[in-house]
Amino acid sequence: MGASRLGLGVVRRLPAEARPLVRPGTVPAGVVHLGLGAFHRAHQAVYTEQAIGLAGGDWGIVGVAPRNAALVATLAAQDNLFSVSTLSAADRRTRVVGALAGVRLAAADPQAVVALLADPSIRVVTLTVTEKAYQLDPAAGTLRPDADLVADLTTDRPPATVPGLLVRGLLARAAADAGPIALVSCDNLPANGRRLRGLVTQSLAYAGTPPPAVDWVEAHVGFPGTMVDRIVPASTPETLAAAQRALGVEDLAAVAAEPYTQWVIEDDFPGGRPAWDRAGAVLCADAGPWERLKLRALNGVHSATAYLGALAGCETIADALALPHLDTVLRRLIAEDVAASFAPPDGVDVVGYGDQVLDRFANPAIRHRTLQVAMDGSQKLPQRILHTVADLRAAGRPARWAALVVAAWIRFVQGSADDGRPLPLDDPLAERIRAALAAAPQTPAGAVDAVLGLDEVVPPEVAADDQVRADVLAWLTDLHQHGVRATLAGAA
Ligand code: CS2
Repeated sequence: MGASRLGLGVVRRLPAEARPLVRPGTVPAGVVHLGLGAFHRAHQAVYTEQAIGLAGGDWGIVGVAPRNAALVATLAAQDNLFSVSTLSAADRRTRVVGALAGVRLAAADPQAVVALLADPSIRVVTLTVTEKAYQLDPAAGTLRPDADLVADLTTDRPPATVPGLLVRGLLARAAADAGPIALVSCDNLPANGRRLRGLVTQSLAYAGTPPPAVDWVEAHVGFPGTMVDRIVPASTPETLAAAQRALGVEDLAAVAAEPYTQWVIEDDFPGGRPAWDRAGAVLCADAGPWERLKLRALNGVHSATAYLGALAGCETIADALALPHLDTVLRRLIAEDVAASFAPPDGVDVVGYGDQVLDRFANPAIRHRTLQVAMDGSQKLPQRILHTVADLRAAGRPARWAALVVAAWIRFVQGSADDGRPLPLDDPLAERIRAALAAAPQTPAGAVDAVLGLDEVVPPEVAADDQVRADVLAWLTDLHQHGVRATLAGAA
């Protein structure tokens, strides 16, 4: 007989330290979350449960998965319960989280999601849907709707996209005058609050929305910016097996994460919010400096590690960090380029933050695959690396190490590792990237020009900068001729 399954019926049998902080199933919903991936479960859900546990409030989360029917079925079968294991070299703790008040599959019943967004008891909507779901071009944030989003915005068919769901939900809320609400992007976009506001505004305009509804949204919807941080790799069969050992019951929605966690949130919640500050989140007026710090000194360095590591044949980020000289190169990227590119939050030393980031990446208990971090590079590179380049160049400084990351990305999208093995290009612009490379001369210079010419990705001032082009070309030529290991040895 198989082990019994996580659910309300077994909560009292769980080890005491693994039980939820709130009585599951008893907290009414006040938050809708779009995107039920591992990150949400190990981040916002954990903060929200703690906030409710410490300060109360009807802030249960209705978790909406856009398309993942299997995950919704799994969570529903577990009475919306799942566990988070916190892993370090020395320690592992597993606890069940009781923040979810319900789960929905948008693809199966989009109108139910629209109705939720118009429900006066819902006052906060959070999103972790990944960069590409916003359908904004990564360089400038201009709406580039695909055929599905065009149909969502110009017909009355049930919405099939995330922006379509949001816009229909807001229009239904405006029609019902159902009270103010905050929409909170928790994705790693640049100025994510402003980007989400831009998405909604551009979508309403595209849809030809009448002025009263546009004005209602303007007056009743907050778009706080946030910086979210916790390393949460995709779950694997080992994640589930370890959770089962810790809980004594099977949990098919288990996630595992590093101990570190951070959330900085602009306090713009016209309909109220959970007491996330009681759970350790920092509420502030401007999350911008925190967001730049994290996107450039963590995510940019993550992408650097992922591309160089994948090219060198390393399976995980922690394995890649063991490549000789990579640590030195990443520290120089942080100290010479990232730290010089922007003004950090008061009292934060970028180099010290970077040291902590590299320690986190080296956590041997977190098996974060290089290919997971490498995916969707076209959506990530602008805010992680290209803005660093643009700001350094605008200040008249070189961007040598950042240029190495651009070169590593170009080599990665060309599709072969140093040992000749194929590398997958999992990116919404894959076709466009492949076509640009195929049309260019088959030389490093041709590849550099093709990729720097992707104007949805590369800011125009970076694309037009001869020094940047020369630096990227020098690194790419080295990577082609000598591979990652020798390039790092020559550079460090
Ligand atoms: C990573 C992030 O997959 C990626 O691109 O860089 O998911 C990273 O782990 C998180 O932003 C950490 O907070």
